[in-house]
Amino acid sequence: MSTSYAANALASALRAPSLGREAEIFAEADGRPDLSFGDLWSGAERMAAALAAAGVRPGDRVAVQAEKSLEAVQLYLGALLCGGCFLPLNTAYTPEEIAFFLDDAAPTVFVCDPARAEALSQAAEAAHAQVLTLDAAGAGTLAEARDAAPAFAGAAARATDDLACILYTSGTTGRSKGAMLTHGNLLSNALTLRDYWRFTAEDRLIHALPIFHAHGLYVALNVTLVAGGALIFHAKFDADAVAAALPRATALMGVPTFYTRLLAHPGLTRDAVANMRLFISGSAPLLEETHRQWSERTGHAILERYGMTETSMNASNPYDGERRPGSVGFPLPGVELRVTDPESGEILGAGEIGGLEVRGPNVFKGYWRMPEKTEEEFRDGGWFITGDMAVIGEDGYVSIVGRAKDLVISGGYNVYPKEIEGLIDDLPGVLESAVIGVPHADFGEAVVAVVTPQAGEAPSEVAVREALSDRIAKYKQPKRVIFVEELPRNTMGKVQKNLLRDAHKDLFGAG
Ligand code: MLC
Ligand code: AMP
Repeated sequence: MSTSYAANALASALRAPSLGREAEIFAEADGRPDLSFGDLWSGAERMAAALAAAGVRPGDRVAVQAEKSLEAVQLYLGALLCGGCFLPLNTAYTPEEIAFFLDDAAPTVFVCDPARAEALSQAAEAAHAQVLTLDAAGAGTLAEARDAAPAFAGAAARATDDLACILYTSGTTGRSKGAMLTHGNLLSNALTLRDYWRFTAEDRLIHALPIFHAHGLYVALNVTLVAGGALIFHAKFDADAVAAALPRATALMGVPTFYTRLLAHPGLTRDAVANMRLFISGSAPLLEETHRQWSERTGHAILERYGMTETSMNASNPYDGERRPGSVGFPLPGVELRVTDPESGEILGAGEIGGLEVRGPNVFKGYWRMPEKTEEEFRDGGWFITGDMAVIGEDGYVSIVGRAKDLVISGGYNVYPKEIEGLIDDLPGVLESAVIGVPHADFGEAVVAVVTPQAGEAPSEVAVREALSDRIAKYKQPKRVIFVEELPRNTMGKVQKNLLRDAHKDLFGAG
């Protein structure tokens, strides 16, 4: 493996710490042989050769809805190496949702699980994407193409301003937007986080997050790679398996649900975490109570950080110093945060609550094929409007106190009410609906639909849930549907979701 990736900004940095350590173990995964650094990268190179043979040219999108596997990690790296733009999709998305993404992104290649290939072939065909398959064990037509591919021709040249990934995020308008992240965006964030969180080649990170979202891909994977660390690779989060892996690990990254589920596990003891140095939480607010319970039980203060798909990570509690419950810490080095009046844009002072804005090398290039939408979300000077409400204290600690955007975060997954409301409103017997998030002990927030029926024609809760079941991903589906005669509105006619959230806060006994 003497090939140089020097012209490929992100891939060369991700691979540099592996050089000279080809025989060392990069990842252990249940039921699979350990993967060495050498095999990781030779597999990635062969993936790159297969993608190039399938017609992927620099800048082309490589869309992927595949189960989590080490081959899927190699596919990500292979897409970068051949200059492609990696576009991962949640495995929970339905064929209807996938059809939208393929149509919008126009990928050259779409990789999916063989079990889904038939259901997705029409959408892929309509988007003129070639279908290749990859299953959870790493087999499929992509693996065959990889094994038959000509030798790797060398990494495609990619500069820091070239696209590395597109990740779709839903929007408050109900229409999903593809956030375009460049090589430079991802590289700067990975290097900053490596240094801030002190990741080194000695680290062994438990990776139990999905690799189709920012947290598992940009943070967990990229940071470990640029540090030359190793992974304890789990296909999904399972509290038993993670508890059993703790003694062999040095770090864990997770959404708050990981931490609440582990707290309920008898295997979480001080002995089990004796080799751990760092527990990191993000993607949703970590309850202060969880933070406290974790400290008491393990002796470790969870380090909470804050980010978004569009920006990767923006703020983090310090490695040394107080990791404050309820706060996301300080802006990362090189990243600027400010709080403004959401209407006027006026910059607010310490202690004042307002909209949080961010500027820095981590901030994305814009939404795919949506220049107007991109412009709307930025203020002059390159400040991106996050849609989160925050306050920055006199001592510089940043706290996220709410959301200006109508968004529910369930188990770390974002759900935009507008998308669900649109589908429910179209159902027979429904006059209108409001989708809200209510406190839930496991998921933090659970999606609930409040529906007003048309006179004399009320559908049942079961009928509403069934009508949604194969249209949207399971995590977006309301856990409860509640019928009311009328939705509360303010004088402007806007539905007062805060009143609905308050009225139903005890629905799951977690309010
Ligand atoms: C699964 N279900 C969910 C759900 N996950 N429902 C609501 N919210 C979720 N997050 C559904 C299942 O389909 C199932 O439905 C039922 O709920 C119970 O499932 P489970 O077996 O308990 O769930 P599990 O598979 O264990 O998954 C839970 C989870 C997972 C928390 C481990 O959701 C997860 O890995 N979340 C991480 C999300 C993430 O990576 N976010 C980062 C986004 S990036 P049924 O009906 O079949 O019982 C980002 C930027 C940043 O936000 O700052 O990081
Ligand atoms: P996503 O679009 O999936 O990237 O989700 C990004 C959103 O997750 C942010 O805009 C925040 O609303 C939320 N988020 C991420 N980390 C935190 C955190 N530590 N505390 C509160 N909210 C968070």
